[in-house]
Amino acid sequence: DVEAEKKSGAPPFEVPEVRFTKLFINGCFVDAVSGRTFQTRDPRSGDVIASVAEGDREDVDLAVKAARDAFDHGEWPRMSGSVSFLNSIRDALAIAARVCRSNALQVGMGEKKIVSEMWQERGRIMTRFAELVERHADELAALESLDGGKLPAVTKAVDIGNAAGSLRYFAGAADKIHGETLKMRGQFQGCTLREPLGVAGLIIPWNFPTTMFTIKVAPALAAGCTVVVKPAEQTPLSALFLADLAKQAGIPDGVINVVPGFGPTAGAAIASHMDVDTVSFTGSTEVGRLIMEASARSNLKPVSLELGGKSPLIIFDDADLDMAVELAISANFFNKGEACVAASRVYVQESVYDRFEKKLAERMRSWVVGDPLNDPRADQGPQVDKAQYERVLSYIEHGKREGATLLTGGRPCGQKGYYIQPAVFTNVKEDMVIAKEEIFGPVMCLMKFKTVEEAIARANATRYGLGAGVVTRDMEVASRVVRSVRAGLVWVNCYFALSNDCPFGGRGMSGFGGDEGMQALDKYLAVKCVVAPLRGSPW
Ligand code: TXE
Repeated sequence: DVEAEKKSGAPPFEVPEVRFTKLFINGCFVDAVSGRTFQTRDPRSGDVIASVAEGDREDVDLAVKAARDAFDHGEWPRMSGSVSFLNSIRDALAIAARVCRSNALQVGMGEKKIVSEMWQERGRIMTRFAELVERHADELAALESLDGGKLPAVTKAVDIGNAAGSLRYFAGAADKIHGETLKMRGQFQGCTLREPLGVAGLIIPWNFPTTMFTIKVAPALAAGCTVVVKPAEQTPLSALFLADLAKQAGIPDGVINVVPGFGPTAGAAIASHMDVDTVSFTGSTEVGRLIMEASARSNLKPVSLELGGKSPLIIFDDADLDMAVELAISANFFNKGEACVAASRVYVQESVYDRFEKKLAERMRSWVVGDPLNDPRADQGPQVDKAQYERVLSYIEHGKREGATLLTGGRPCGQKGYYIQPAVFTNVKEDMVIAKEEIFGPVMCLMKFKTVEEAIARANATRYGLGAGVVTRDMEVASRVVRSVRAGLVWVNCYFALSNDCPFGGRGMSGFGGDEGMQALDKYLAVKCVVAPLRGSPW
């Protein structure tokens, strides 16, 4: 559908007005304490879009204080999944009185129902947030396009759809956070409570800004945590827009705080903050290491890291080659290759390699690199910023120097902005830098293999372990690959197929403790074991 819309000459998305450029702390948009700002640029031209307040350590302190107060004294953590907070009759009556004011009693419920209404309250507010995200999908998609060079139609369908989906998914989970009862020996009974961890620091990258915001914020909110989000300095606009929607949805002040700024200042201040109880980070492996170090040096907060990858796609000789070509292209060039699970190592079985290569080269002739906001035919927009653009081009030069052959693309294009013709390298050796390091741009490495064993061994010859794909009609072969490949996500005869219940995370240097799926809730919950005597137990 997205393809059809994109190619049908659908009207261009309007360039959105930038309405929010300040830090969002305790429910208000405010300037940075230092008064400093930084510029965010349009990757189609390099022109400045807006000046954004530049958060630093002092701003992070204020944001964490707001989040701490909202957690310690506010209503959010007490709304659902937090029975331990309902520790007195007075609390219960206060909550009941509030429910009465919010009309819950109009349908004439008993006290039990009143409390269960409270349990669902977080979910209801999060659902309203999801509805607002959907209602503003066009504006959000255009904003992402302006700030990050993404295709707006695709962003609307994929990123914004996923963002709203994530809020709904975890809204539904908010009243299903249960502990366990324990079968203890002796005259005791035990149970576990799963309580919100506290203040969550969420440090997000620039490649899927809206999705990254919501897939971290949604489980944290459902668990009852309060959050401080630091968007990437390249793409701060959508996070501020989302903060405003969250406020409109009724999320209380202080529960979501957004501090745009740079990594070594604002990001590092979150990672090392003594009052931040957990950090969830998506970004580079190098910064992932710094986040762990900062935790070790500060309060030993648990961290979860979703880092880079160098994922393999293995194409066997019985595959439908046309489908395999399409998969290889989207697995590499979707979102201009700025995707952590991009399958940047494509292994094709020797007997079909030449045919595959020919079909791929033919198909790439119709690939359009163009202005995402004004050219509805565009398959690919500009790289996110000048630094990424130069980084990708330098990898391409490196590949050429190492002796790999460019089958297609690999050159800058367009009069201005950060556009790159997608590169397909052949004659790639495993020990070349382009085959080992994450490039995070439109660069595909094509390699040959002979046997299943060889394909599996080469697929696993990396320190990363994020995604993997296998294309074959033989389900026995597919199962062998699925079972043997070291990765957090494996796709069979598809790639990038995802939904909000799919756990998304890696192994090895791709990190641990991914996002999405019910397991993501655990990152924001602490288990408390409670033991009490049980009179008359026969055990
Ligand atoms: O990432 P960074 P960059 C990979 C990809 C890309 C490379 C560099 O290979 O080419 O990383 O991109 C914040 N303490 N990925 O430099 O620096 C930063 O402000 C705390 C993979 O943009 O890791 C931003 O908000 N935070 C990836 C976030 O970390 C710090 C997505 C990511 O930025 C910090 C992005 C510090 N010391 C890049 N330094 C994926 N897994 O999807 C930076 N940050």
